[in-house]
Amino acid sequence: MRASRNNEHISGAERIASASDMHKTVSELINRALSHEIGEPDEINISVESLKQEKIKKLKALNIATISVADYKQGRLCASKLLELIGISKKAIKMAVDYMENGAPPDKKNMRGAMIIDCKTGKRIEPDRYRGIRASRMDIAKEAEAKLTSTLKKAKINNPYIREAIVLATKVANAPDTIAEICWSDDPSYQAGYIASKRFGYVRFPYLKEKGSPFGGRAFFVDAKKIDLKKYINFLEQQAILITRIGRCKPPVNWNTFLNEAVIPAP
Ligand code: WAQ
Ligand code: MG
Repeated sequence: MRASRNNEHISGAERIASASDMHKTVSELINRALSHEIGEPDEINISVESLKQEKIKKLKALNIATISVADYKQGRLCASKLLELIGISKKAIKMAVDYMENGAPPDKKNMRGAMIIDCKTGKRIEPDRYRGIRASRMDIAKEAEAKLTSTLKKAKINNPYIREAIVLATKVANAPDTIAEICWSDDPSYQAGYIASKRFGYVRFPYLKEKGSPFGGRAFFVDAKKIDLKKYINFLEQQAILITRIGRCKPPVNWNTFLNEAVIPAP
C-alpha cells in the first residue's frame, strides 16, 4: 500500500498473507492509509499479487539493542560512531545525515523509498533520486509477530513503528551487499531511529531527529565499487522475505556499555 497527497508520499506498508486473509489484510491497509498523523491522502494505491510458498525466503529477525541518549544530537553522535565502526566513512555518514535532515529528493519532500549511498565517497547511486528504492515483499509470520510484540512489551518499547522497521531492516541487512542502514521516521512526532547491520543488529536511538521535523528517510550503505546494483535492487524489491524467528532484545544501555558488550576485544 502507498498513500499520497498532491503526489507527496504519506505512508506505505507491505504484507504477506494467505489468500483467506486477503480481505482483512487489505482493509487493514486502507485503515492504515487513512489514519496517518500527516493527514488524509487523496490517492491510495494497493496492489495484490500471488506469491508461491517456495519463493519465500525465511529469516531470523535482527537482535535489538537500544542506546540511551539524552537528545537527538547525542543520538546522531553515537549513531555516527557506530557507522564508523561498521566501516562507513565520515564523509558518507555526513552526506546521508544531511540529506535525511533537509529532504533527500531534489524537490526537498520525502522519498517513498531509500537512498543507496557509497560507503566511501558518500555518492548516491540509486537510479531515481525522487523515489528511491522501496524494499518490498516482506512481512513477519503471525507466531513470530506475537513473540516479537511480547518481547517488545517486556522491554517497554512496543509500537507499530518498531515492529515494521525490524522487518524491513532484517530484509535489508540480509541483502547481499548491504553494509549498514540508517533510518529515522518522517513522522513529525516520532524521533527514534536506528542503525542496522548484520554485525551489530538493529541498534535503536530513542532520539535521532529533532522534534517536529517533517523530514526522515533511509539510506542503505554499499560499496559502489563491488556492487552489482541491478541485482541488489532486484533483491530489495522482488525477493519475498518472511521473518519466522525473532532475535534477542536487550534492555537500554548507554553508549560505553554497548561498546564494551558489543565489541570483542582484539586478541
Ligand atoms: N523501503 C525503502 N525505504 C522506505 C520504505 C521501504 N519499504 N518505507 C519507508 N522508507 C523510507 C522513506 O523514505 C520514508 O520517508 C522513510 O523511510 C521513513 O519511513 O526502533 O517509521 O515509515 O523506534 O516514517 C524507525 C523506528 C521508524 C525506530 C521508521 O519510518 C524505533 C519509520 P517511516
Ligand atoms: Mg512515516
